[in-house]
Amino acid sequence: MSYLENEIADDNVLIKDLDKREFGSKLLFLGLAQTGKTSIIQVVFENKSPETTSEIPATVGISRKLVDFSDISLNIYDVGGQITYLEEAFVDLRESIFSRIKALFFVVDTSRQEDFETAKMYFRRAIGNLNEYSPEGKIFVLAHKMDLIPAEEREKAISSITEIFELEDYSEVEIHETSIYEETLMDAVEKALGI
Ligand SMILES: Nc1nc2c(ncn2[C@@H]2O[C@H](COP(=O)(O)OP(=O)(O)O)[C@@H](O)[C@H]2O)c(=O)[nH]1
Ligand SMILES: [Mg+2]
Repeated sequence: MSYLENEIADDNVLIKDLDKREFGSKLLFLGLAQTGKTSIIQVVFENKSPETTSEIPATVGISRKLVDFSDISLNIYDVGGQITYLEEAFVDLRESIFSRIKALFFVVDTSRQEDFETAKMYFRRAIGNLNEYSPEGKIFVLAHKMDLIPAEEREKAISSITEIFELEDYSEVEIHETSIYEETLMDAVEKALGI
């Protein structure tokens, strides 16, 4: 068993116990490296200021956090964006990662159009796994780092992600513009959690 599998297996024991006490809705953050997943989690759920996120080291493996947010207990999974971690999440750990998910946040760095095709491949795999293991789970694409896009180009950027990800085919998927520097991020998360 790999180090990562051990970690997750231990987590699962914990999760089962916690589930008995009805602890925690599971949220999963996925996306390529450096798209802002860990920053979003720290700003929204850990009250960090956006400015401190430039110091965040690359996420190693899969990190899991239990937090309370607006009276809801959450179990947040942050999958490191390096391809090896993504592959591990999609292959070996598929069932434990994708089971019992309330919401999947697929984070895209909107300023990096050149990465949209690669991101799309993981997005589609994520949807496939979610449909299999958590058919009730909701899916949100976060068109993130919107602060880097001039106001007049934002609509075009959203259309471009919608088109490349072929989101018209997925009526259940919502796309939200977000930035750690703007209210839009909190709005999107609250909407996702039904707050
Ligand atoms: N401009 C901008 N930068 C961001 C935003 N969110 C995160 N970042 C930066 O993107 C970099 C990577 O963030 P990180 O959270 O480590 O990405 P991860 O690899 O997806 O977990 C950091 O330097 C963050 O400060 C955002 O909304 N706007
Ligand atoms: Mg990270």
